[in-house]
Amino acid sequence: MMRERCLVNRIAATCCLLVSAFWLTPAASAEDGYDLWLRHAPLTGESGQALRDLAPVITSVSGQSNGPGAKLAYAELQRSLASLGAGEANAGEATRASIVLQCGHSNGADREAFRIVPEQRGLRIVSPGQAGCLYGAFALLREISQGKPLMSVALDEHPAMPLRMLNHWDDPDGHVERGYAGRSIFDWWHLPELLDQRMIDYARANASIGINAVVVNNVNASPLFLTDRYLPKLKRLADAWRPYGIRLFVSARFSAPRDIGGLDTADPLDPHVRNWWKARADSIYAEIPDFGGFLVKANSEGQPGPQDYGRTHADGANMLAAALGGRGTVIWRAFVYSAEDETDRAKQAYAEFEPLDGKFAPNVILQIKNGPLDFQPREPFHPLFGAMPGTRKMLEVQATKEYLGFASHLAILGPMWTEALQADTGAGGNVADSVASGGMAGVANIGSDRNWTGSIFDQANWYAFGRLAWDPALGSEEIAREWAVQTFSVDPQFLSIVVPMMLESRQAVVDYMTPMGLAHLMGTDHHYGPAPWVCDLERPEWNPCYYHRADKSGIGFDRTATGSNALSQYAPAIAKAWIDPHAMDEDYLLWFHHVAWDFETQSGRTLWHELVSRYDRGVAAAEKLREEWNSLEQFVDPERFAAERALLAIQVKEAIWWRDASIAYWQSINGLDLPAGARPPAHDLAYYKALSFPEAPGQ
Ligand code: GCV
Repeated sequence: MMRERCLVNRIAATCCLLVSAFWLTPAASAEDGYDLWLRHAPLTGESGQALRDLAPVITSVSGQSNGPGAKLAYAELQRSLASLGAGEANAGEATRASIVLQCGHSNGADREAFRIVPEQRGLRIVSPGQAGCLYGAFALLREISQGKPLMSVALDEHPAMPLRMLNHWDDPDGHVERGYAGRSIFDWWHLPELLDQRMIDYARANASIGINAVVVNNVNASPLFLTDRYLPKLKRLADAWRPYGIRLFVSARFSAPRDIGGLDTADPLDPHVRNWWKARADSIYAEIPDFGGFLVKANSEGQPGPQDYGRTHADGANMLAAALGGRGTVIWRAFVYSAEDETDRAKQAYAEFEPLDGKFAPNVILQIKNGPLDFQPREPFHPLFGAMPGTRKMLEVQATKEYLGFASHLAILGPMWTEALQADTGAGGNVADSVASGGMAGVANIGSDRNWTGSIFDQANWYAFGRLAWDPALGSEEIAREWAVQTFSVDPQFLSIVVPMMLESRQAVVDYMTPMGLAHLMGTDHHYGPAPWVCDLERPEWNPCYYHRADKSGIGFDRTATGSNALSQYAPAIAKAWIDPHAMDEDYLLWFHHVAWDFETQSGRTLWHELVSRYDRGVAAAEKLREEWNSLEQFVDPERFAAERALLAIQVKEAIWWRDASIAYWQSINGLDLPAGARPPAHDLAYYKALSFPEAPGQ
């Protein structure tokens, strides 16, 4: 199917080139986004000519061509180079370039590494393993797509971390928690008999950016996934993904021994419970020999866990680790907080886990969200990354944009994830260093929508996740450019507008939603739109007012020693940078400090005036995104262009809504006038409070 699509795309693109010769509209053919960054549109100009002249011939080193990675790499190069234009050979046989695949059979850590080595008339892709060969093929195609001459590609790469994993929050009935791209892509109803082609196209897309692990179900887990009924379904997927180097994981419900095992307890120290999990693991491995393991959300937001039996997180995780043995990994989430705990929610995960350092089995990895709260538009990095040196750790980020306007708003997350990965923990390295023996997990933004992610630009977040997990030192600009070239156009004029648009988009969202370190002001349940006024929910930390703490005198959460002292969870050198409200990075000001409305900020404006100016800056940035996109019509096919134009119009409307509703609310608290010249909110506060969104997706 994808092969036919490529052919159709090639014909369409060729027609497009012919048409453009007359009308200069290089992007006239419609596309629906299904092909992602793997469109491999024909190269034009000198690079296209050079590729046609070389018309590379692909071969495998004798005796090594039968492995799954070698076969896929061969097929991928054949079809994608042809799609890029290399199939239309100008060269005679004698002058054709050669691409040689040399793929070994290593199962060690080096199996994913690869080198691309230039040779006299061509190049060689060398890897000790099968997956590495496939990664090498995709890397070569990526380079060529950027216009790099085939003969000058030379790479030597290995992944920065062992697990580069997508977490799907998908339920058996097809619902996706916090998913904004339609229903689940997993058709549990028709599996195992029917394997949708999408499952292969999905694996191919993941492999192209180095993703090597997938958790197929929601961390709010249904025990169904551990039943015999699901084994053949899981096996079918695992078999389909194995050649692409992807291992399948399952979110495990901790109470499964009770829910489906006929036991009256799930106590991790109970021998019957331990035997039950061991037997379950054995059954899974009998069907899926390379099963990755379990992801567990325990004692968090109502999920069952070891604390239900007076045991610790380490007791729970180690019991599952023993059931898997050397065959797999337990990924235990650090996202916990409790209604009964009076302390700052942002402190609770550290308080619970830090004392357990060194107590987890070697095949347990602690999965920690990028910030201490919950995927906000901006948070400081989680203090656990600078702690627990005796524990393997993994960074969890969220591609779905639960708190950044869903798939409706353009917000490119590469800059946000880079901010986290490159944050100095004060413990001898940055966050990326601290997860080097664990990995990176991305809550997947993928659904049944034809374009996979709900909007074309949200594909860039899937792409950036894979690229950063492979190499956290990559720059956001480089990643955005790579993606934009492959997804849209290599035209320098187009790139000079779209790449900055992408890079600026996340800060725009921060500014119009939660400027200066504010957080969690989103509407209750659906997390869409402003609701800073909500203060009457049962659990304190469900209320936006818990986070902003605004009153007549000021605003912000005091996390210094005079308040919750969450600052003390960071290394002293790091805490020092945030302790002085006058000298610190003001992007985090109200995260760490409660300050007066007339506090003098670094711009010389009062805090109140500075806040208003940041809201205005955010709205202006959203308007600029819309205008810039509208100036790019000549470079983008009509279908994708129109879809994004419509979304950007929504974003502008909603940026204004965020600004106006927030300002109306703050004024109701502080009683202050707007700065001179500032536009008053379009409606009164009662209007914004009365808005409701029963159809908001993903809840
Ligand atoms: C899967 C947030 C989300 C929940 C999610 C939870 C988590 O609270 O709103 O939908 O549950 O994070 O990460 O476990």
